[in-house]
Amino acid sequence: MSDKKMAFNTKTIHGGQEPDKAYGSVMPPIYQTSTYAQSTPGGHRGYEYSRSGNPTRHALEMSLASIENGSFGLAFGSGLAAIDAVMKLLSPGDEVISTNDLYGGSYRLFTRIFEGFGIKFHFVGMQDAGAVEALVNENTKLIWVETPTNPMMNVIDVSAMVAIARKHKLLLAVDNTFATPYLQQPLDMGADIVMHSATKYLGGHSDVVMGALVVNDKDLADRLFFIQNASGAVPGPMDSFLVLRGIKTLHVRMQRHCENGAAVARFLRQHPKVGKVYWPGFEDHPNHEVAKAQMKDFGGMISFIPKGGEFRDAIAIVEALKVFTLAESLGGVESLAGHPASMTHASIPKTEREKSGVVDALVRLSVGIEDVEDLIADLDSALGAF
Ligand code: P1T
Repeated sequence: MSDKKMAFNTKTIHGGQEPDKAYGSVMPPIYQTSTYAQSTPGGHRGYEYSRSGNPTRHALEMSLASIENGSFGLAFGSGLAAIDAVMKLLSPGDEVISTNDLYGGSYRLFTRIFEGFGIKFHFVGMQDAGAVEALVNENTKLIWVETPTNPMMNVIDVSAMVAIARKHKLLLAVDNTFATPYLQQPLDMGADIVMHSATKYLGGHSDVVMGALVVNDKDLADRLFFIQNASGAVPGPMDSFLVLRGIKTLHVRMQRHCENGAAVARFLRQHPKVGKVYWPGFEDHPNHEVAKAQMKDFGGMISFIPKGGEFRDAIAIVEALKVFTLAESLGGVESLAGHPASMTHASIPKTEREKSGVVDALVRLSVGIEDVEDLIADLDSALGAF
C-alpha cells in the first residue's frame, strides 16, 4: 500500500518501511558501522560513511517523514541539534520571531549562541497574531512556533502563523514535540518545517536523546541534509533503532497519555489545594477553540500552581511524589514531574520567564500511561505535603 493511502495508525508501523534487503528481517538491522566497503572509489551500494547516511537511520528518517505527512525526514543527535540545523539556514543580520514561552534550552540556543552570530530573535506571545505580524521587517526570515508551549500549555494558531509567513515569504517552523503527529500535523496546515525532540513521545521510553526535522520542499530538504552532514550532529544506529521501535506504538501510547492527562487535569482542578491548572482541554483555556480545531486531543502535559503556593510548596510537592519521578524530560511511558523554574527553564532569566507565567511555584507534569488511579492517589498524597 502506498504511504499516502495509509491511516496514521498504520503509518506509525509501516510508513516508509520495507523488509531489509539482505535477509528480509522485518525490523531493520542495527547497522553498527561507521563505513562501507567500496569496490572502486565511489563504487558503493548507497552508503559510504555513517555521518552522511546509515541504513538504520534512513529507515527511521523514512518513518519520520511518513508520520508527519512530509516528503523528507532528518534525524539528529538531539532536539537542540535539530533546531541548531534550522538556525544554520540563516545568515548574520537575519531576524527570527519566536514564541515567548518555549523550552528553556531553545531560548538558550537562540540567545546565547545564535545572537552571538548576528541573528536577532524577537520573543512574543503568539496567541496574538497581530503582535507577530507587527514584528515582521525586511530582515525577518523565520517564524519559530512551539505549540502547545513548554511549560505554559499555550496553543498557537498554526494556520494564522502560516498566513503571516506566506504573506511575507518567511519560513515557518513548528516544534511539534508536545503534540506529536498523533495530535497535529503542521505540514498539512502549511508549515515548512516540523521539528521534534524525539527524546520525548516519539522515542517514548526515556532511553534515547534524539531530534528530528521533516519538510516537504526538496530544495529546503537538500539544504538541511547538507547541514546535517556538514555539521555532523547525527544519531547512531542503535538510537535510530530505538526511536523507530518507539514510533510503532506512538498512537496507542498517545491515546492513553491523553486519557490519563484529562483525568489528572480534572482531578487537579477540583482539588482544594490547587490554584491554577494549565491544560488546553479545559473549555475556559484561553486557546481551547484553537486547540480543538487543530489538535485531535489535548495531550498528556499539564502545569499547575499550588493554591497560594510559593517556591518551597512546589518543591515540597515534587519531592513527595512517589509514582511520578522528579526528573527533567517528558513524553515517556512513565509519569514525570518537574519544577521548570529550577530545572528545564532555569536558563531563562527570572524576569523573562515570569513574564510568560513560569513562576517559582509552577509544577509541570508529564502524565504517563500507568493506571490513572495510582497517579491521582500519588498527587493527592503529595498535595498533602504543603
Ligand atoms: O532535549 P532535546 O532532545 O535536545 O530537545 C530539546 C527540546 C526541544 N523542544 C521542546 C519543546 C522540548 O521540550 C525540548 C526538551 N525538553 C526537555 C528536556 C524538558 O524537560 O522540557
